Amino acid sequence: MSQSNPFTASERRANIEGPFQREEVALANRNSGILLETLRHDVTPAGMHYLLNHFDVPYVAGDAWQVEVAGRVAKPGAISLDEIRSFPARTLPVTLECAGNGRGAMSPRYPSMPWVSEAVGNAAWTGTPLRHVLERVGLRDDTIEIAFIGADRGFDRGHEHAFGRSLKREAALSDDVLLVWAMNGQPLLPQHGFPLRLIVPGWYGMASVKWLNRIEALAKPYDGFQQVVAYQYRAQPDGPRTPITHMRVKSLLVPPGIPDWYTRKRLVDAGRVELTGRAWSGGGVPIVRVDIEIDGRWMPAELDPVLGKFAWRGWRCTW
Ligand SMILES: Nc1nc2c(c(=O)[nH]1)N[C@H]1C(S)=C(S)[C@@H](COP(=O)(O)O)O[C@H]1N2
Ligand SMILES: [Mo]
Repeated sequence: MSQSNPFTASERRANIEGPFQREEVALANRNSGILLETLRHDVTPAGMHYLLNHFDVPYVAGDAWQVEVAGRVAKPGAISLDEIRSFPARTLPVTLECAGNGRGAMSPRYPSMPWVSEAVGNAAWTGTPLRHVLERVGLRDDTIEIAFIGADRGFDRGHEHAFGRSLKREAALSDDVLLVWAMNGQPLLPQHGFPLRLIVPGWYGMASVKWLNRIEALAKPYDGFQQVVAYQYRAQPDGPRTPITHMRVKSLLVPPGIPDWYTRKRLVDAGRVELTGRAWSGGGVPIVRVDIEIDGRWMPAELDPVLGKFAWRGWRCTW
């Protein structure tokens, strides 16, 4: 798109220790986190769901959106939103967490969105299994991956690209991977991917490409920036990289008592305190037990009913 690249092409930005930088504060104002007290809601209201947008939110007017299906398919071409919505619909409660959740509490930390612990939410997503569209266009036998490209575009570490991710063929054909047009029963909000996004249950959020406008069947692994450069586990800065996929097990607490406005430190009444929270995992692995540690003593929590295979599970215990 651009003639020359005005941004420096470096592999990794230098880590930060100490005070937050202006860029981190600006990113934190663009990308909101869940308010921890709203972990009480089984389903996170759309306006309280965390948000992570790398580039700009594309402006989409009206319903004329189309998804270009290309690559190793028998019938390439554009598919309209109406056609996508004509396939059988499913609604799934899915907990999404950003793979960068916790980054802001690390030292040193990578210069990026400085989440402390709030990059999580659980919404009811309505769409149709991607499988229906792939069956309609006919995947060729040599397809090994499906790539998903969003309408947003920008630079990261000197690379200009549209936000894109891929899934292995078998994962993409799961009935749980959805082309989604509604969140909590309402059309997607612009910032959550209107008019169409992918939802990949059980995976960290980066797999769930928003503003989806291109699907490509590939005979070789997808090599987009967000797939092969970003989203890798590394034990050492230059060590081997393992791609990030499923969410790992985690739990959060609804902060008890009342807060101090500025520090968010809490005051609770003396006596018995009811503690509640949410626990989740990835890959559809169920949460079967939660233990709480207070002053070195572990105690079991009681679990709320299961909301869904890919949804967080509530827990409660008395302190
Ligand atoms: N097109 C596009 N899709 C995207 C992103 C993006 O920047 N552009 N961010 C990803 C990341 S890193 C996360 S964590 C989730 C966040 O989804 P949400 O903002 O709806 O909570 O969207 C993913 N899908
Ligand atoms: Mo993310």
